[in-house]
Amino acid sequence: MSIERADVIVTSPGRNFVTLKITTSDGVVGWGDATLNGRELAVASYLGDHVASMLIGRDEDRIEDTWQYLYRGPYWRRGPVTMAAIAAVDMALWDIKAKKAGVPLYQLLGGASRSGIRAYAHASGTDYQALANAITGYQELGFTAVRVQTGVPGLGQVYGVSASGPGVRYDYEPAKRAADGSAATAPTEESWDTAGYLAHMPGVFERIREDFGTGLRILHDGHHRMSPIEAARFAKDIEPYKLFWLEDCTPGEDQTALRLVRQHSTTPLAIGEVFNSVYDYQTLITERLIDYVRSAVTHTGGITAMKKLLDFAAIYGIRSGIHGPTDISPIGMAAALHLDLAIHNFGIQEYMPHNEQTLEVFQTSFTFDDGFLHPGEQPGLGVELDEDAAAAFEYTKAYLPVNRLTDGTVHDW
Ligand code: KDG
Ligand code: MG
Repeated sequence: MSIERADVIVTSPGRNFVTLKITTSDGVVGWGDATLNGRELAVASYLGDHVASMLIGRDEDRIEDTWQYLYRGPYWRRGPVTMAAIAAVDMALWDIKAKKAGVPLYQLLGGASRSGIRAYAHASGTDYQALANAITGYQELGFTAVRVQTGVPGLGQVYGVSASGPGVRYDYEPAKRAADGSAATAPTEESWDTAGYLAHMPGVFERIREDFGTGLRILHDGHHRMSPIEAARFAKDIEPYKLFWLEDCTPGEDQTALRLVRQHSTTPLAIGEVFNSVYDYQTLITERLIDYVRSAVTHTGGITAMKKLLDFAAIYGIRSGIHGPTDISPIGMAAALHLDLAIHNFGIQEYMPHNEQTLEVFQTSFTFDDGFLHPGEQPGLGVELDEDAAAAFEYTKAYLPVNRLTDGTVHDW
């Protein structure tokens, strides 16, 4: 048996997704997620124009060899476009291998290490009361961990906060179409003021601890907006509120920035959603500068690469916190859940449910129950794409917003 077809499917059920479909000569189909938020067509072209023909005729069982062929072969290594494309091939091949074996993928990764996967939700609100309502709503659904993002006095729309009203679920990681829903021609711009943010946030965590007690796991995403010294002071200021993690406090490309943050605080640190290779983590892991690996399976070369990365992290006592926003398709999410269930050093899993249209296109078998996710027992990844449903949603260009400081400078993020 060998790979007979490799087809790229772009669909936009509310937001854009890129999917790779690999079909073997005896008709087994595997699915892979290649979605790169705001740059989707670049990966679709990399896969369709450069990778697909390289796959035809290859033995679908040779997953490691195919990974190395696609990573080392082309000379140009790493980068989000390349690694999302490799990830999609890798996921699809694992999907096929597990389907052929008749088992859910996690069984091929060593079997379950736990009965369920603790998930965290995105709670947000423009002001404290709206945020508190959102936290309560998620607790009622069974969540024991929430990421909290809130408005900053004096600023308009800020990252991670639902613009649509108090306590409303925030389910759309930014990548915006035009206001009327048609294709965007340029990103929107938001304004940002780090000093205002740093002054405001510690009081928010204090109130959450007063109102919700010590049992709630509180996470927060700095979204790469602090300088190293700002992040160090912030991590120190919020130490009393014992966050589960502070995510992306500094821009991801400067690994040594986190040395400064570590020197000043014991607030646990998570980083990596914009990383795409184990080498992005080399200093962070070997110097124990982080506590959680935030990579997405979709952006870090797939299951093969993520398993190695997480095993490397495990040696240093570092846990997983796999990226799972709505710009990861249900296929990428399923890949994360199979890994989460199997690895020993699982930390927590981000979970933003997809909208109804997305779930019409991607038929999933993973479950959420009382705060815990499970990938299900269907052979393979457990997600199938309905090609007719996908064809009904045409690609619609969308951009992540650009941030400017109040003096007009484009910000680091
Ligand atoms: O594409 C950008 C999103 O994936 C990002 O905004 C999500 O920061 C994010 C998170 O923590 O989920
Ligand atoms: Mg984040």
